[in-house]
Amino acid sequence: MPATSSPKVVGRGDPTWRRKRTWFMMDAMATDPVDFQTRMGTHWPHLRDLLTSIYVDRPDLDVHLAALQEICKRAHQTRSDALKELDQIRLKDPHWFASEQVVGATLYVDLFAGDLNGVRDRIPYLRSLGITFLHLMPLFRCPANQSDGGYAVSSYREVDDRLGTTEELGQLADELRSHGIALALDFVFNHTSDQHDWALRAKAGEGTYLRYYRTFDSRQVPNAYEETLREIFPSIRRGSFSWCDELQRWVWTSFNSFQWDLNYANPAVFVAMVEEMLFLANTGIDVLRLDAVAFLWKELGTTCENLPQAHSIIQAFNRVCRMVAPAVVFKSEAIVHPDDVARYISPGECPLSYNPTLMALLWEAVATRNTRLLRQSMSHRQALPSGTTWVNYLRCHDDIGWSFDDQDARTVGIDPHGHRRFLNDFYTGRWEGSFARGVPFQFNPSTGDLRICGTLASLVGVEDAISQQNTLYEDMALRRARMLMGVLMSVGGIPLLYMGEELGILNDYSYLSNPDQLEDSRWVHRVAMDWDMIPGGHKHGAIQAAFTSMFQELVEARKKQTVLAGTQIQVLDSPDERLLVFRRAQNGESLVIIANFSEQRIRLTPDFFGLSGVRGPLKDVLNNSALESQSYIEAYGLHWCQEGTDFDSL
Ligand code: OTU
Repeated sequence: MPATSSPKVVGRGDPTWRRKRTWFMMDAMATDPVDFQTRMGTHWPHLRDLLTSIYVDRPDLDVHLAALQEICKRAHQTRSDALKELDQIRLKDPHWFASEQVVGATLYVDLFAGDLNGVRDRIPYLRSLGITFLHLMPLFRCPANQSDGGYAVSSYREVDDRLGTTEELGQLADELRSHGIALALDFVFNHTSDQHDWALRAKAGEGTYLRYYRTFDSRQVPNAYEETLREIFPSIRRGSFSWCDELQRWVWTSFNSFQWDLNYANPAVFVAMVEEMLFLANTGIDVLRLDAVAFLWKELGTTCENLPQAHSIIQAFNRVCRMVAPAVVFKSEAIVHPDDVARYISPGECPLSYNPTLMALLWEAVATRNTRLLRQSMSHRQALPSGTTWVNYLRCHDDIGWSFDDQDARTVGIDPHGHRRFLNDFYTGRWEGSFARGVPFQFNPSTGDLRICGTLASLVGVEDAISQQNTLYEDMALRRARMLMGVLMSVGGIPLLYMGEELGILNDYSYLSNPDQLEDSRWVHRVAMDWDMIPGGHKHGAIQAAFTSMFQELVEARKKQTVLAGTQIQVLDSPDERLLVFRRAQNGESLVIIANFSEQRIRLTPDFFGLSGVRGPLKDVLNNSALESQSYIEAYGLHWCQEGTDFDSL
């Protein structure tokens, strides 16, 4: 990794930005810019080949290709000079996201600050937390009470008027960038709302738009598909199809009944969605979060998830961005089996990906106080090819699903089925002695599957400790949170804070009295920001202070360790399965991370050094202390250590 400095100004409005060197623009001036025509020359043939392979049975493909080319040219013409300049900068520093300087956050515009201008006003707060990457939850027009939190999009071009205007979005993007914060927005491209213009026109009988969706006049075909489909929201509605009265037809709806799956078997849909994507790209965003990537393509007799054509379609969208808006990179949202998650990750498809396996297994390991499954999984799944990186998170706006690999579990002697049942019992508080206050999500009576909701603080035990007025439990909960965050910051990839975590926000049960939210327990962890809780506010008590300072401390520590860039990792053996031990090493430097997943203090034995291969004595850079044989790792202790340190230098 190139050397880094703290993020500074890289903004359209800033006349000096060409001269500034930041993690956004390392070696920016080293090579010649690549112009649009050259990029078209490079990428168009690949794009055409991809589309030809997807649409083999479409003799009319050329018509669609011609339309596509026009759209790309037009979008390039309307792309602002400032963004074109950013394109050049990113072309020369395409792996900016792998830097240890990148720390992310996700927030709902309305819950966080009312509207887009409110978010702009809160940039100083984001900066105080060290945030350099911001994912705003979907903010485009959607039906007021059937929105799926914004994932039922009625227009990809109009910002929801409760949140602001498209112009204000552009201004916010500029302003964020001028503060060194990259902006990520969703591209919800698997489905639209049933109130999207296309859906309305389909309902009004326009054949062109009817073919944008997958609809059926009887249950016969849907029934045949359902033989092999997974149900995504079974507690809201069984199956994957919804009856539409206006159409008098069944519509494919993988998620809620008001979210209509787009029909990518129709090349016109791909072309239309390219136009929407480029509109988004031209508002000035840096990262597109591709929602629900797994579901794009359907084939009878398959699960209709993760099919090869889904990958080709994403690669085709990616080629379009490389031509028209090369500053934009994709982040994959695939909450599926870890092998399938990995298949979306590559520079030509999605260079960034959520890491749902790590997320689930961190929760697994704190529940069991045992890291063997986490270690087993990390040992062959955590390192990624160069040019790609993880987005690591503990909590997000969605649920926790136990999507680890069954074979990984069996390898370490765990029965995967029984283990998932245990984890669900543990996190819903049915397990006696559990510290977690989770809420069940989407119980499927046919399979017994269940997922978990709840905020970080409620799941690590803060809510339970407060209700029991038990200060020892509270201390343990805070230590647990710090340890988990410390692993997240150091494991390799972008750590993503879910706003509110930095204040230890607890579950909010008020969704139970809102009829639009009642059936979707994810609302328990979609909590409005209380600005009296931030440092200086009158509700900034001991718990908030502990969370804020642990977060700030760890971010600051991360940004000092260039060795934490990238995802290279060695997962080390430990004689004690309560400890997670791994080494991050590059360019002759290394850092060993030791995390205790239990509330017991653990003595480091000579065996520990022998088995792990860690070279003592160790210097912990988090609290500037020494660790050697016979030292203790405290309850939920977290250490980032330099190896073979000369004690005299401590
Ligand atoms: C995503 O999640 C979004 O993150 C959700 O908030 C949306 O509701 C959903 O898409 C529809 O737009 O089911 O529980 O395996 O990969 O796509 C979360 C499914 C989800 C996941 C994921 C989905």
